[in-house]
Amino acid sequence: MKTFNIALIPGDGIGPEVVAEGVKILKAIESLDSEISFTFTEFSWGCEYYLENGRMMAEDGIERLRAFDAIYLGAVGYPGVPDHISLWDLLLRIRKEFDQYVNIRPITLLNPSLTPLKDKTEKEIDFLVIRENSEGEYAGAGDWLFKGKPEEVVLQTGVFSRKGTERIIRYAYEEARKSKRTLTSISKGNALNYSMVFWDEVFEEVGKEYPDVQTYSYLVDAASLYFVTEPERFEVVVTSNLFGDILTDIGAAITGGMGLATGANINPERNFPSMFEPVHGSAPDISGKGIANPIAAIWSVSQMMDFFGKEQWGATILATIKEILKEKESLTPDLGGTATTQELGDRIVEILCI
Ligand code: GGG
Repeated sequence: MKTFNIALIPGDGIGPEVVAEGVKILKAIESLDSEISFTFTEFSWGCEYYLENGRMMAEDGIERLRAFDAIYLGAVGYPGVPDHISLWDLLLRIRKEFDQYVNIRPITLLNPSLTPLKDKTEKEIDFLVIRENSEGEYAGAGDWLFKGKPEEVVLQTGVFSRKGTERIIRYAYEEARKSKRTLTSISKGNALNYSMVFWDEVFEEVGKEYPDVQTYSYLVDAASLYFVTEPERFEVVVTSNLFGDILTDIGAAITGGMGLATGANINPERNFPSMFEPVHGSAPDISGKGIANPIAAIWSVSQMMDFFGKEQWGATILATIKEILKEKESLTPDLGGTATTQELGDRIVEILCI
C-alpha cells in the first residue's frame, strides 16, 4: 500500500468548488484500489487570507508544503486584491520555490463536438505544450521609475538563463523521443533579438543530441494562426513562459474552453512537490452558483496519477471524462448542459465505480 500526501489549496472563486470534485475522484480511487491511499491537508490560502493577513499564504507556507507528494490547487484571484499580487504571492511563488520548471498542458480534443473548428477530428487536435515555467518573461525582473511623472519608465525584463533554457528544451526533446512525436519550438527570434535568438540557438544545439527527433520552429504569431487553422501540425511543442500561457488558452479555445484545460507544474527531479491545477482562473462571475465545470480540475487529478506512476488510473479518469462528454447528460452550462458542478463530479464517480 502506497500513501500519497496531498496538499489542497482550493484558493479563490470557483477553485474550492472544482477542487472538491477532484477530491471526490481521489477518494473514489482510494476505495477502488487497495494499493493506494491518500491523505489530504487543506490550506485556506488565497485572496480572503490576504485581506485578513496581508499575504496570500502563511509566512512559513512554503516550508509547510515542502514535505507533500503533490499540491492540488484550484484557482487564485478575486476582485479586491490586485491580480499581480494574488498570482505572484501564491501560484507563481510555489512554482518558483519548488522549481516546477515544466508546465505540461495537453491540447487534446476529447470529443469532436467540442471544437469550434470545422471538420477537425480528435486525431487532428492532440498535442502537448511544454511551457517553461520558472523564468523567461515571468522572471519578475524589472523596475518602475519616476512613477506618476512625465518621464515615467517601466521595465519588465525577460530572463533566459542557459540552465533554464537548456533544461526545458531537453525535457521536451526527451518527451518527443519517448513518444516518437515531432517537436516544435515556438519563439520570436526576429523581434526579440537577444532572448529568442538565444532560445533558437539552444533549441538547435540540444537538438544535435536527438537526431532521431523531427523538429520544426515557428514564430509565435504564425504558430497562433496554425493552432487555429492547422492544429494537426503539432505533436509536442516547447515554448517560453508567456508564450506558453497565451498559446494554451488558444489551445483551450479549440478543444472546448477553459473548463477543460488542465496543467501540471512539474519538478522533474522530484526533490520538491509538483503541483496540479486547472488552467482556468477563479471566475468570480460564476462562483457560488454551483455551475463551474470541474472537468479541468478532474483532468489534473489524472495528470497527478500519471506523475505518481499510476498511469492506469490516469488513463481511466481520462476515459471516464470522454464518456461523460459523449453521453452529454451530466454537462455543466458552459458545455450546453444543465448539470451542476457536483452532479458532473458525481456522474464521473458513478462511472468509475461501475
Ligand atoms: N488555476 C490556477 C489559476 O488561478 N490560474 C490563473 C492564472 O492566471 N494563471 C497564470 C499562469 O498559469 O501562469
